[in-house]
Amino acid sequence: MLFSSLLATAVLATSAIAGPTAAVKEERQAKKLKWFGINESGAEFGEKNFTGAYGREYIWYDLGTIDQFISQGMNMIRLNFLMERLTPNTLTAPLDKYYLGNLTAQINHITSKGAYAMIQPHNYGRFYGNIITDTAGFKTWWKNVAAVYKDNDLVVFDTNNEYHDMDQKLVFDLNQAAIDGVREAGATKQYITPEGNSWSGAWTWVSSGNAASLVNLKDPSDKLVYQMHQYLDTDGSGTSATCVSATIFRERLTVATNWLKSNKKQGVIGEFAGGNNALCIQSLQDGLKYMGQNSDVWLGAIWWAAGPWWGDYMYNMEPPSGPAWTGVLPKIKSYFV
Ligand SMILES: *[C@@H]1O[C@H](CO)[C@@H](O)[C@H](O)[C@H]1NC(C)=O
Ligand SMILES: *[C@@H]1O[C@H](CO)[C@@H](O)[C@H](O)[C@H]1NC(C)=O
Ligand SMILES: CC(=O)N[C@H]1CO[C@H](CO)[C@@H](O)[C@@H]1O
Repeated sequence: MLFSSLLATAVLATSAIAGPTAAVKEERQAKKLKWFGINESGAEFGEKNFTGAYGREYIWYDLGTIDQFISQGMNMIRLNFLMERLTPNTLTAPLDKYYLGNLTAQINHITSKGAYAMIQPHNYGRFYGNIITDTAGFKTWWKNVAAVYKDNDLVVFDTNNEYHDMDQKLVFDLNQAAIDGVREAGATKQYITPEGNSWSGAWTWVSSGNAASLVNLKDPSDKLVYQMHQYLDTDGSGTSATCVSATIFRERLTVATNWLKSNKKQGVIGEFAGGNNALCIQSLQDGLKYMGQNSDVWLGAIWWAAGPWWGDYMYNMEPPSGPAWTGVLPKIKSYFV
C-alpha cells in the first residue's frame, strides 16, 4: 500500500514542477515500454463447438471498446480466435469468408488508428483437440493467413497460443514452419512472435527447455519477438486473484530477462494479470517498472483480458465496469508508451 502510494506520488510529481526526488529520478531512468496491450477474447469461446454461431457460441470485439483502449494509451491488441473456425476441417482449407471478414474488419480498424493488431490463433498447438503434427500443413495455414495481411506493417503474427505438453522439437518445428510460411507469403516487414511449450511461461522459459530449443529459430527478416506469459498467483496459472508477493512479477521475469540479454533477443509478455487488490497492484507496478528498466529486451506487455462476455471475471478489463478497467488500468498505464 505504502509503496503504491509512493509511486503514485512520484508519477504525479513528474508531471508537476516539484524538484526531482530520488524516487522521481528512478522513475525517469526507467524507459517506457513500446507496447501496451490488451487481449481481446471471445471469438475463441465455445471451444467445444468448432462451428458455432456468431453471437451464440462466440463473439467478435466491440470496436468502440477498442477505441477506448487506444485512448487510454494502448497500442497493441491481441486478437483471440480459433483456427477451426477460420479453416474448417483441414489446415489447408480455404479461409472462411465470414470469420475472416470479421477478423480483417477488426484488424483494419485497429491499424487504421496506428495501433498494432496481433493475430493469435488460440489453439494451444492443437487442431480439433489433436496436437498438430503436420508441420507442412501448418506452414500452409500461416502462408494463407499472412498473404491477406502482407501489406499491413502493423499486423503481428503470433504462431499459436500456449503450446503445452508437446514434444519440444515439434514446438520448435511448428514455430519455424509458421515463420517460413509468413515470410513466403511476402509478409516480410511484420513482427512474428513465437511461443513456447509449457504454456509459454516466462518463469519456466529456461527450465522447461524452451530457451535452449527456440533460440535456434531462424527468421530471414530478423523480426522475432519471443512471447511469454506470466501470472502472479501461486501456480502461475492465472486462476486466482491473490498474488504471491509485491515482487513476484519481477522475480518471475528475471531468468528470462537474462536469457534475452545474453542471446540478444527481444521479448513481449503476451499475457499478464493480477487481481484488483493492493498486493497485486504493487506487484504489477514493480514488474512493469522492471520491464521498463530492461526495455532493451522487453518490448511490452499485454493484459489478460477484455471482451464482451467476461462479465465479472476477476481480470476483466472491459469498460465500463470490468474490475481491471476501474481498478487496475489507472494504476499501471503510466508504465507504458
Ligand atoms: C453448435 O453451434 C451451432 C450453431 O449455433 C448449433 O446449431 C449447434 O446446436 C451447436 N452444437 C452443439 C453440440 O452445441
Ligand atoms: C461476421 O460474421 C457474421 C456471421 O458469420 C457474418 O454474417 C458477417 O457478414 C461477418 N462480417 C464480415 C465483415 O464478414
Ligand atoms: C488465464 C485465463 O484467463 N485463461 C483463459 C483463457 O481463455 C480461455 C477461453 O478462451 C479460458 O478458458 C481460460 O480460462
